Amino acid sequence: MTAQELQKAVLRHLELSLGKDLAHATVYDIRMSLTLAVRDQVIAPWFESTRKTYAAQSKRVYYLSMEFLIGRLLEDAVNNLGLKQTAQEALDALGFDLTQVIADEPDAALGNGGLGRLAACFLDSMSTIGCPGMGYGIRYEHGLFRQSFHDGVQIEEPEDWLRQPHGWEFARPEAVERIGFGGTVEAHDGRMRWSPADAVLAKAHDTPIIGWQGQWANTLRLWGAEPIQAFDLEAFNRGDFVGAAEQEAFARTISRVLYPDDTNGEGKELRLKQEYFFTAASLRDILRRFLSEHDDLELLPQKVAIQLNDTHPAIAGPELIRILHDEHGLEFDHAMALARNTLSFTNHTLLPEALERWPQALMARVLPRHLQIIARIEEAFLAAQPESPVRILEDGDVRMGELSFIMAHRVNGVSALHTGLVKSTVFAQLHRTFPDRIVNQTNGVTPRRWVLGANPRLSALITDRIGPGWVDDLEQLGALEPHVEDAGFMADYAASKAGNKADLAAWIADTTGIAVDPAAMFDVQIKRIHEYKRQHLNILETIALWQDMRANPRAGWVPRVKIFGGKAAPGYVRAKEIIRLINDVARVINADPVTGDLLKVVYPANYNVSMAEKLIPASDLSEQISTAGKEASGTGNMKFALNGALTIGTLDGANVEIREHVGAENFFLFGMTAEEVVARREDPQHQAKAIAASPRLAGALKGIADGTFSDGDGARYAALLADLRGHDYFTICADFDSYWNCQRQVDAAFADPARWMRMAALNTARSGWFSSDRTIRGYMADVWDITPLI
Ligand code: CR6
Repeated sequence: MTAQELQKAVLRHLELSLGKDLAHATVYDIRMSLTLAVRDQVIAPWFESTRKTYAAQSKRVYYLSMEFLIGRLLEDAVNNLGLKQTAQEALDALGFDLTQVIADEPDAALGNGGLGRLAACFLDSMSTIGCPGMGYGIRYEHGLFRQSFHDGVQIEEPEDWLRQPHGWEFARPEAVERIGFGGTVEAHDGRMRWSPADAVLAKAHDTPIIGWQGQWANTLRLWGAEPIQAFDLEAFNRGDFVGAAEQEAFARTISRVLYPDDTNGEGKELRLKQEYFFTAASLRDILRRFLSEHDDLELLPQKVAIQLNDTHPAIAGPELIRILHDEHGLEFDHAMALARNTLSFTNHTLLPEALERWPQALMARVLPRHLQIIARIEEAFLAAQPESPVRILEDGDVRMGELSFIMAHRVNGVSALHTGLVKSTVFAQLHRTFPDRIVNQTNGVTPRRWVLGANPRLSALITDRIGPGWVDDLEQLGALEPHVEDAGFMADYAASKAGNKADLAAWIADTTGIAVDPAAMFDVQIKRIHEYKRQHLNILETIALWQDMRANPRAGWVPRVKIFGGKAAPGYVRAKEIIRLINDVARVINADPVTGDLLKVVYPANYNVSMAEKLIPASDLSEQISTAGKEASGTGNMKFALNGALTIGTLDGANVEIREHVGAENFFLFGMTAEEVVARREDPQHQAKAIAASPRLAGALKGIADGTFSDGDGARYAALLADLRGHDYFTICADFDSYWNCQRQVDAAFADPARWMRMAALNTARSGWFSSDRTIRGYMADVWDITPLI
């Protein structure tokens, strides 16, 4: 497609789809017209992929996920179709700037963090590899809340990405499924029949996901909930307008909001209904498609692979059994075996509070038949393993982790360390019973978005030296390694980083009003705010550094900009205190003339995927400082390494593998190992001893306690301090000195720009393994048993 052709297509959509004359077109109008024009280009490969899948009678994979954190789609699509340059020229001729038009698209924030973003990277990789499949999720009307700060305190407001039409999707009013809740179960002719009391419609909305170079496209199908009947006319005519809309309100509530919490089980009826809603709709859709091609249910595991992204869709096990047994009349054990051979399950966390449990009483009320089926699954399990202490039903709860494990033929962890811990801790008993079931699939990230899209400067440099093959074969980055000895390459590499940093400095000035020195080290921690991720360890080190700098400002400090980004779950009080503390500390430090440009703290509000795309390419240092054993994998860590930021990190999650790949000498390691953390906690005095041994840590804590950062209000952080001093579960204190010392090694390395850049370039050259293409190939081989169709 030429620029002229694309320009014509944009103008045609501007007139015919948007009803606008170019003379009055806004950025929004142009963005929508370009989106529709680009979407037109996706249709042919999309249909072709579907045709090929049917023709090959191929097995398909269905990725069931409560979250798809896709962010913006326009740039991905133009990049994957090779239309970036063309689109730029087409818009130039119309007097619009592509970058500005791309930035006009609202982020689809249908996820909290890593789990949802992983699902989005997987979609891109499946389409790039030609793995036939679909993503299934919920079309939340409101994605993750919008964050702002008021006097440093996080304020949440509803996000409203759907206020504008979503240009990428196709509504499928004919693809509706009726999803029931509650009601009764009765036996009829030897079969159990569930008669739900309430029901809603699940309506499909399809977004095509185009892979690299437009060779394959899969579908993301998101379900929106709608009432069976628009409203109650009889009640309306009586003048009961609110009552008339009751059904509609109930239905719409189901797909209204994303639960803004990733690491806490939410014990809410609505959440359970959401889970069942999208799982049941997806299963019906899957079976309908399967039965249109095959008439023998026996073939199900050979033709269908269903991946459960965490326990959120765990009800798929009992639901599939219900369909096969109650509706199709298969024997219970037979139905259970078919379901198990079709399902597999990814565990994303070991945090006990995040392992979902539903009160049996709630389940009995909302999904009465499923509770019966779960009891039979447990019965069958115990009949085969009478010795096993494992229970799905325990303490009045249904334990969704155990249910998922027992109903899956493969269970995977998301990094080597995490998978090992899955085997030795949460699922140790089940692992003993089923020693072949657990496999590892270390997470990955898509290079199309996280290098090619986010970092055009670095991408151009890489392509210039090693050709374009790396974009869908990321291990080709290894070919950069010899170039690290080439002064010309290193100068270009440094220039690309400097350019990104200058852009970011301008953006920071624009959005926060803070002037930062682009030559300073950009030290970045962006992720959900959580105690285990230890943003407070970072801010304590910041305080200690500031105190040292003030005491001795001419000691040759390496200038730093500490950048934070991230949201706290609205109900997570401690995380919100940490946010306030960071903002308080930033206010005081940024105003200090003594430290000036030596130290700045920046915390732009409303961190999201698009902000990450700006920050990561401009970062020097990547903070991956979780308490060892707590971060299942991390995926931001991989994006940073690829973009040439050095990691300061613990031996946690995928950090371990990143360090192995980039080399220990190109990674700043600190802190206790997972085993050491467990052992240290045995000593009830561990935090007191650490504070007593570290005047710096004591000084930083004192700085908070005496109100230096809170206008003299010493009580503001009393609870946080009491926890650190009394029950420091996340071992902030015990790891502080190690972290501090490691940061000084970071300073020393940064003070030698040639050394630093070499380390950074080696991180880029050696991180190719962390492509989500590699991860998806692993799932295809070890979990799904599917071969690519291109
Ligand atoms: N919060 C893990 O904590 C991992 C992602 C994706 C997480 C994180 O380490 O990289 O999943 N877990 O596997 C959950 O969401 C439960 C996350 O994003």
